[in-house]
Amino acid sequence: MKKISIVISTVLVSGLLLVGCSKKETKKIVDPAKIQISGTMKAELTAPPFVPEPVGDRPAKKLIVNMEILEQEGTMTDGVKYMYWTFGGSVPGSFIRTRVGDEVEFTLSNHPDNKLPHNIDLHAVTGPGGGATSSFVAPGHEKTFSFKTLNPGLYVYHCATAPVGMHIANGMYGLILVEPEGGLPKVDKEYYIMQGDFYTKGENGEPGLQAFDMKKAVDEDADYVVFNGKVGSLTGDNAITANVGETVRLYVGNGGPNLTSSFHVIGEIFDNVHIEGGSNINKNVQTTSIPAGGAAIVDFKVDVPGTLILVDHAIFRAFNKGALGMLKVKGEENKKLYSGVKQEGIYNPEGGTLQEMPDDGSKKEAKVTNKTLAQKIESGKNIYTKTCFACHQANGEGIANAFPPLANSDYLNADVKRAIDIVLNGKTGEITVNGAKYNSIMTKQTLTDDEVADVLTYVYNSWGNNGTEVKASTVQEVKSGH
Ligand code: HEC
Ligand SMILES: [Cu+2]
Repeated sequence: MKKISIVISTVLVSGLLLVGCSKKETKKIVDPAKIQISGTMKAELTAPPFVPEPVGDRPAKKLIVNMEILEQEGTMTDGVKYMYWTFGGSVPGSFIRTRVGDEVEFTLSNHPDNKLPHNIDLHAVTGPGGGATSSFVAPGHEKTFSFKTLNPGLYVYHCATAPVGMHIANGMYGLILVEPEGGLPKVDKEYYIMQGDFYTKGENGEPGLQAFDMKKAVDEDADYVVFNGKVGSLTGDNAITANVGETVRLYVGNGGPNLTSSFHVIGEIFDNVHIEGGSNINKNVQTTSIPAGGAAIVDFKVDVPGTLILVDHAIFRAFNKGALGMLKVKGEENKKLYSGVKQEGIYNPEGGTLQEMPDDGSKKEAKVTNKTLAQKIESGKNIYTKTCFACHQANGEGIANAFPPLANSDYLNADVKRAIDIVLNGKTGEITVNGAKYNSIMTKQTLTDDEVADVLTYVYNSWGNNGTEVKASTVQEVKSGH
């Protein structure tokens, strides 16, 4: 009897399974590109650690996103200031929440007080450059472009204006969530966290307004690795919170520019991880890897009270460079799940006194060689392609309102020493080139004297300029102030 009933129930169960399967198979899969929109709404944008309302079961709509770029001074850590470039006034930039099938009409405005042109590349966009070319915008202007969200997931957006790494390193990144049809499963608490690495002229903790350090950025030698743009953005009174028994979902991104995050919450296990922000769900995860320019969605139920510590488990970054946050959980103890001593403050930032190898004091000075004019032009062309091209463009034509032309430039041709000085030291403040005003920033180029001479010789001997041959000795004169 027993045997038979087992056989029968097995047949029944497998029968049910079959029914379940075939039902699923008949469910129509809609091509996201063909989802019709109904109505228009303005997107709610939020600063971290908060996220906008879930999409729930709303239909796809035309979604209006208005985002403003602000270059503004902020605090990196106690006593240390930094000039952040931001999408919407925060690092990371405003969180954008959409659903699959939305038609997003995106307007990017660049505040008139800003110094630089910017743009936006959204990884959620199917289209060239993720919108970068369409959104390139000079200070005081705005640009509008549209895209349809085709793939559900959590995506990074960032600025892609040259020098791209510098714009990202200064804080120009954020997250855009594309929810699936019907929305993500409901949870009790949702938060927005994004890691970033920062490179400053001074060492970690050195007070004052710290400038961006391009050399350290290229070497991937970060002074600060932080969540939400600064040390302590999620600790103490800034900690995120939840109550025992609640489910918590974290939208975690990594703006980079360089480092991969080993994202971990001390005292918890992720119940679910949307790996790389996509549709695959991994379960029961301790640490999830979030690449620069990538994201993950993690959720977990908090079962016991106490302070959970959010870290990049590449652990010196957490305790010494700032990548440490807190989730404070309130509620009843449950001794069955956890009993033991609880001490506030066991995991606290330690600050970063970095060890340094002694400087041998030697400085690379260019040895002056005897190149022919043609060789200098050839070498200069190489340097131009590597260092100047991104802003001044292939034929020195520049970009209106942003980067002045080097082709046929009256400003360039009027004064060689001034041009050398600009390449050596960079340039800010208003200038007039061929009748048009520019008021932007040219970054300082770290080139040897020979390289400065060669690149300018190339520029002076191209595109209708006056044919000056620039000598390394003249570059040295400008350096020494003669
Ligand atoms: C990050 C973008 C950027 C890069 C890279 C760059 N420049 Fe510039 N350059 C500018 C901007 C912006 C200005 C105008 C600055 C201002 O408004 O004060 C400028 C101005 C100039 C000027 C004076 C104005 C003119 O048009 O004659 C010269 C000369 C010049 N740059 C040469 C160079 C050379 C040579 C290189 C490569 C070695 C270079 N720049 C790399 C952005 C850049
Ligand atoms: Cu930018």
